[in-house]
Amino acid sequence: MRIILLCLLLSVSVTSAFAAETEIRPIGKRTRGNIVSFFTDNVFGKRPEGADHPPLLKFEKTAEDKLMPDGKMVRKEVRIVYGGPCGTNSFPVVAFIPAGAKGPVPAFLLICNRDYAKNCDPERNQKSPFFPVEEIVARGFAAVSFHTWSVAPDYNTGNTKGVFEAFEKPGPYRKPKLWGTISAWAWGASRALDWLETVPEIDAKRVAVIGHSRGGKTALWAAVTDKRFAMTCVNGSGCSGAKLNHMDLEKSEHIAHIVRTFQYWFCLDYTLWVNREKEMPYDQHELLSCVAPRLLAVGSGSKDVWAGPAGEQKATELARAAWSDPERVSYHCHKGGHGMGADDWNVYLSHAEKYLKQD
Ligand code: GTR
Repeated sequence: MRIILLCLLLSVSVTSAFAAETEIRPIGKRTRGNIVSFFTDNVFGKRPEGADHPPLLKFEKTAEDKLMPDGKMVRKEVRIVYGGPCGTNSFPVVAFIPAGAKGPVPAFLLICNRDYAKNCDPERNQKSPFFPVEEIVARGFAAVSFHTWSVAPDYNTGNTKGVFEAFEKPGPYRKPKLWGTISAWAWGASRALDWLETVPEIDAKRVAVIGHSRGGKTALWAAVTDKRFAMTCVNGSGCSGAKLNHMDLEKSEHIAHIVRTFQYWFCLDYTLWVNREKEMPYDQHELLSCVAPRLLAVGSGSKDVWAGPAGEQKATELARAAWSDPERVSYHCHKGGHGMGADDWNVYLSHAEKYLKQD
C-alpha cells in the first residue's frame, strides 16, 4: 500500500514538473513523459535493457595527448570500449581542447554522419566548414567528434552490427519496438559524454550535442533521451527531426519516403504511421519541447525543400512555449540548400557564448 502511495506521489510530482516545461497545445495529456514514450515506442525505438548503463564501459587512450602544430589546441584520442550481454565492441572519439585554458571549458560534440576523414580530420590537414575545429577552439570551446558508422553502420544490416551486437542476439527479424540506428547513434553521443565527464579540461555540464540531417535528428533524440546535454543544435533535420508533420509541405520528405529508404534508422513500428502523419497524437514541436529548459538551436536551409524549412521553423516557434525564457531557443535559416557550414556554426557558437558559457 505504502509503495503504491509513494509511486502515485512520485508520478504526480514528476508529471507536474514536466508539464510546466512542455505545455504547448491543450490537446490531451501532453506531459514530457507521454511525449518521450510516444516517440520511443513509435519512432526511434526502445533501447535494450541495460544499454544506457553498459556493464562494461571503459575509455582507452589510443594516443598521447598532442599539442597541435598551431600551438592553440591539444588533441585527445580515446576508444570507448563497451560490452553488453551479447558481446563487446568499441568506437573512437577525438577531442580538441583549447591549449592553456584556465579551468574546464564547454564543448561541442559533433555526431558526424559524413566522411570522417574529410570533415573531422584528426590531423587537421583537411579543413571543413562542416566542423570548423579551429574556430570552435578559438571561441573557447572544445571540439569533440565521433563517426556514426563506428557506432552502427549507416546501411541496412537488419540492425545487427556495431552496438547492436553487444546488446541483442541476432535473429531473423527485428522486434517491432526495438531501437533503430538513430537511437544507436544517440546512444553513442551519450557514451562520448560519459567519457567527457572524466576529462578534467572539459566542463561536462556544458556540452552541446550537434548534428546535421540524419545527424540532426540524432542530436535531437540524444538531447531528449539524455538530460545531461546542456544544449542541442539540430541542423537540417527535416522529416522525423524538427519538421512539423501537420503542415502540408508536399515536396518535403514524409514518413512514407523515409521508411522506404531508411527503415533501419527507426523502430519497425514507425512504418505503421506511413500516410497517417496527421493522425499521430504528437508532432515534432512536442519532441523539440522535450529539450526545455535546456538550450535549443534549430537551423534550416532556405532551399532545402526536402527537409521542409517552413515546417522546421513553425515547429520551433510552437516549441518555444515550453521555455519560460523563449530566447533560449534559437532558429535561423541560412540561404541555400542542405548543408551545415560557417553561417550555421556562427549562430550555434553565438548562442552558446550567450547562454551555455554564462549559465
Ligand atoms: C536524406 C534523408 C533525409 C536526411 C538526409 C541526410 O536522404 O531522406 O531524411 O536525413 O538523407 O542525412 O543527409
